[in-house]
Amino acid sequence: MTGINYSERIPNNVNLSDNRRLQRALERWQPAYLDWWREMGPAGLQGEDIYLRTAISVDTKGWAHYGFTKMPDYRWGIFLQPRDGERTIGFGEHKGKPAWAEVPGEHRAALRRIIVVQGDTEPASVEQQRYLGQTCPSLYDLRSLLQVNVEEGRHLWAMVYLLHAYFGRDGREEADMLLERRSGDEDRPRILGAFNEETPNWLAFFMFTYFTDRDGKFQLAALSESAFDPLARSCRFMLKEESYHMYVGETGITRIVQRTAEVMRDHPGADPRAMGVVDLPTLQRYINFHYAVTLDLFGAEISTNSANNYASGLKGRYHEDRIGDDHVLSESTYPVLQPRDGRIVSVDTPALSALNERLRDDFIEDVNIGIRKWNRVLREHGVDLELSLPHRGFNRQIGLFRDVHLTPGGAFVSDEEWQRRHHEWLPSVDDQAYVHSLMTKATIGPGEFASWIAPPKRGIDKQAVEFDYVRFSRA
Ligand code: BYC
Ligand code: FE
Ligand code: FE
Repeated sequence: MTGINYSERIPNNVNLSDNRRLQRALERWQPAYLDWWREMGPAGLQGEDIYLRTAISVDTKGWAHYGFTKMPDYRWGIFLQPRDGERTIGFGEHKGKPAWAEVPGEHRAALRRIIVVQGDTEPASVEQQRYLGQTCPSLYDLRSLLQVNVEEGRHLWAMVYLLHAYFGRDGREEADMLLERRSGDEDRPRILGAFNEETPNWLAFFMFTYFTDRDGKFQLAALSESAFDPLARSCRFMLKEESYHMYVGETGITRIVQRTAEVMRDHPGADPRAMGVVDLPTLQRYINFHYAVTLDLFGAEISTNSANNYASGLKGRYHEDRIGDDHVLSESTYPVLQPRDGRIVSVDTPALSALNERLRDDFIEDVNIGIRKWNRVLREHGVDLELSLPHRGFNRQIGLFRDVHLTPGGAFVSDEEWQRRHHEWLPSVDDQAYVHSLMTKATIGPGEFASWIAPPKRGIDKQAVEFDYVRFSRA
């Protein structure tokens, strides 16, 4: 059955009504979730009608339905990719055995930790983006933001379902705590670094969805290989939603680059800031920041956690089934770049310990695609400048590069030089102030776009770009 049962309080395709205890537990969590959503979700927009997509089926084709919905009425639910026959474990010590329908006792703590970390990022991002609606560059973009937000809410549901269904009382407590931590809170912060940073403006939002949601793609892909079948199937479905988040980021930055390039082409020699667009050095500094913060999310280059997670079958590699090796990795090595005596050297490291780094490498390859697109837009407008990714060791807080300072080009600099020059490489107070000065109000006129961003090429769900994607009740 691929249809989703919408007649229940919690839409689901997991036959929730067959398990009364679980159903009741989740129905108790639901109002707490809604309280959290009202308190920490998009500010001032809970009563508006938003043109949102909702999952109606887990089929590849035609899985989504679009229509106007008020966000608190959004049908958050539990959707797992259907089982495709008897899945076997694809890697690690248990390779070839049937995938697990339940959590083996010895892996319980590690699995719970992974699920909690994944779950924690989802509401964190909603909290980080909470005020962006007030400065949206168009109705189209406002809808994109809110679509991403409701889907991150659904991703939280996906992880909470697993905690409730498979981890008993500890799981229920963890599920409650997911609604208690707050992004950036001193006493109860979110778990991972990047999710405690502010997303203070729309440039940061597009960077976040381009870079940080892409960490989501790679982490979810690695978890969708898991021997724990319910986790694997949850993550597969989440990945479908995720691709839209990255699309929002990629096209958002493309449209900003395009607008800047148009202005630079039409006003050679003029200061882009005087023309009300985001100048390329500022864009580059935002790229540097968001890239580095996101690289940290992959964890330490050399990690026994990741080795254990792989060996025991909890978390695989990106596209495990497309890799032509033994899928056990006890004998092989992987090259890891590391700083040593003022140089950067590549060290062959046991492949099992280097899995975080390997996933980071997959991410870096993927991230480069957008950089090439943005540079093509610049070239097409005759702009003779390029954007680039900084060195992977630039501005890192986690892993082997945390104790050294590198320039974006990868040169070592002293503490003193870093202190003096990091404003050249990371968004400065002045950059933030400039970007904020562009984004002081919501642009919500029909077909209207803020000066600093080009309209998209096409609308959503075959609607026009000018379509009123958000209908204000007090307009
Ligand atoms: N910040 O051995 P290591 C998404 C901790 S994004 C703070 O390297 P491991 C989304 C680490 O927890 C995807 N702490 O760790 C995007 C460990 O602590 P313990 C999110 C960090 O376990 C946008 C210690 O340092 N999903 O979905 O190999 C919007 C040793 O480190 C950080 C996942 O991350 C950090 N950056 O790797 C919405 C998947 N990095 O255990 C949503 C689940 C490391 O010693 N998580 N630490 O106390 C995992 O697979 C792993 O936990 C990590 C870390 C990849 C995060
Ligand atoms: Fe997510
Ligand atoms: Fe996402």
